[in-house]
Amino acid sequence: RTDPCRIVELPEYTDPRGTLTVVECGSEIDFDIKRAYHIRDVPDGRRRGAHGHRRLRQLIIAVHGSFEVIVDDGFERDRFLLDDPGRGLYVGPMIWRDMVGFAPGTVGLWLVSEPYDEAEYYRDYDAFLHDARAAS
Ligand code: T46
Repeated sequence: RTDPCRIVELPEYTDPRGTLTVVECGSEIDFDIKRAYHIRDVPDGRRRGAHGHRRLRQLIIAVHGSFEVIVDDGFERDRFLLDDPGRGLYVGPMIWRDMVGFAPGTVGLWLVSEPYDEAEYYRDYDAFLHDARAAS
């Protein structure tokens, strides 16, 4: 509970050529990026996520469009609307997350601290809750 989810303002550089937005390890995020992926074409009303991570930290950016991220640390739930490519949502370890309300055409970008490892996921909410509460 010492590593809360939070909105991170990203430095932006706008000039007559457009806007450039930066994420740099050691500045906007406190982890080295081991993997990146993006998600698009989410049908209306579909949810994604429904899992937690043991170690993984991530920064989530709605590069285009908008969606909501519901985060749950085993004690409290919080809801973040991502609708601005100049801001990211930092999500630390031991957080259950759901992504909902994807507007048509949305593209989300995930920058994450670990390689893909299914063993690192919690897919079962009760198992997550047990460990999250035991760890606090
Ligand atoms: C997360 C949320 C926000 C891979 O093979 N490599 C990868 O790096 C990823 C992320 C996924 N996959 C495969 C595994 C599944 O067969 O892609 C398929 C869809 O993955 P998943 O069901 O986990 O997708 P989401 O959107 O529910 O979750 C993803 C990430 O898995 C997760 O780390 O935090 O986005």
